[in-house]
Amino acid sequence: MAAPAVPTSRKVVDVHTHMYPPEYVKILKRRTTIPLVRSFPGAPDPRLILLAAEVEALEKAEKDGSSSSSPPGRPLTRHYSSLEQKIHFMNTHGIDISVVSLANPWLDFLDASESGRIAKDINSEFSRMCGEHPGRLYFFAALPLTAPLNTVQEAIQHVRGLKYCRGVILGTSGLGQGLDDPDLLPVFEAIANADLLVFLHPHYGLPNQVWGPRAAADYGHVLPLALGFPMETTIAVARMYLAGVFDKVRGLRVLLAHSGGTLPFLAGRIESCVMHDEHLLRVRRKHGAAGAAACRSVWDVLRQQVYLDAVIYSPVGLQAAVEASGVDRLMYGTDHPFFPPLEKDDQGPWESATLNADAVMETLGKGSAEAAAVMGTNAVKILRLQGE
Ligand code: 5CU
Ligand code: ZN
Repeated sequence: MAAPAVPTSRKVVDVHTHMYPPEYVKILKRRTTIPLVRSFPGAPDPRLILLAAEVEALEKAEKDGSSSSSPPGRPLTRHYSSLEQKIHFMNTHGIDISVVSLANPWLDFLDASESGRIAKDINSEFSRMCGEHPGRLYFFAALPLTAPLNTVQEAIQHVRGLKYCRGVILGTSGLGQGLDDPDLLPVFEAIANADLLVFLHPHYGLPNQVWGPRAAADYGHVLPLALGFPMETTIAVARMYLAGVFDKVRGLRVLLAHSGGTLPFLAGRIESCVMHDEHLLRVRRKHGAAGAAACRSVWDVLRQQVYLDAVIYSPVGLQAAVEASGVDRLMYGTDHPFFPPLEKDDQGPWESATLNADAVMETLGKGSAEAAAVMGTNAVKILRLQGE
């Protein structure tokens, strides 16, 4: 009997890992509205304030001054900007290769007049950092989506020529109207033609009111991060699906953050709602052949054009991801430098990284070919990470 296939490489690859280069932090320090970086008396590190859900706490801290016992946002430690720290984190967790990306909210808030230049600088900086550790670092580039379309197209042409670039990281706002905006189709086409992957990542969450009046004072970031982020991703992809984006751009390949939000769990329900919607049926009939193409199953899209990261922290969620997209489309990630250990040495192991690795082992079996695939060999193949 033939021996089971053993992967030729057992490399561990982190496809979900961020940085804010120093130039980006400088931009955040000059800002007066979120996203911003602000120092508070009594807080050892400057604070990084990103989310709409953090504005109330920011305003309170500004009013209370040094008497605030709980500064807003999260500490901006050296993990966010230092390449040395990234390599230290990788070495601590046995990560051979990281595909780094600018963290949210990317270039979404920049003025159109400056976003093209800043995108070029930031992407060149990621490229330079990768060149310092050949074979260990690759990156997903950021796009200047607030700029005119020709500037966005130029940015795609710029990054496709960068040796270590393997894709682009996108939020859910697109050109301002979301990812089902027909005006975004040429951008998706250019990305697909450049053989780049889209890493789709949330930032905006859900409106603050859904968290209730106690959230800001009592619940920290838990609700927006645990629930708002995944729902945002789910809604964005459902809108793309309903608009037929995946059919219109068949070469589009999208890696969804946080194992696709809740998409693996809700895909059947989406499918059923589509199947039973009279209005949608009429709209699709009106559009004839294009409408028929848009009837492609959500499951087909998940198995043909979607990849999922394994940043879900539990075997239950991971199992849903495996069943939705297939074990060959799932890739390990950490979300470093977010979720550092609290009240522990941040130079040692991080639970946010080990929980995701443990979930892979528990779901697929330690030492199995499937676990090795999710931990790294899938990413090596999908993102062409072999050699330098
Ligand atoms: O902790 C957070 O706010 C975040 C964030 O903003 N982005 C991310 O990727 N993970 C956690
Ligand atoms: Zn992330």
